[in-house]
This record gives sequence, structure tokens and C-alpha cells, in this order.
Amino acid sequence: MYNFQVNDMTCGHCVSTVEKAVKGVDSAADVKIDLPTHTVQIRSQMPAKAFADAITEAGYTGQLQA
Ligand SMILES: [Cu+2]
Repeated sequence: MYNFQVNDMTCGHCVSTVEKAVKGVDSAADVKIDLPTHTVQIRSQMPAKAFADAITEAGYTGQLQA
């Protein structure tokens, strides 16, 4: 389980863009996005870096939380 803080995700459109980016890395990933707290929870076998890169490529700033 990875937790990303994506502070520049500010509306429903951002949420769907980030979700698509995550699904683009792993279509089977379990993604939970909470807009009020700007958090993206991802359950996947893929490395965290792949998701970090995809979030960046989608135009957002994702901080992996420890
Ligand atoms: Cu938005």
C-alpha cells in the first residue's frame, strides 16, 4: 500500500486524471483518492516509483508518504 500526498489535486477533474495515470501503470491497482486531504492510496504489486512517475507525467506533484 502506497500513500501519495498530491496537494495540487484540487477538483474532480484532477481526481480522474490521477486515477487514470495510476490505472495506466497497473490496471488492476486498487486506488482510493480522498480529495479533501489530497491523498492517493494505491494497492499494487508495481513499485511506488512507477506511480510517482505517472503522477508527475500527468502534471501533478505526488509526495510518497512514509
Ligand atoms: Cu482539478
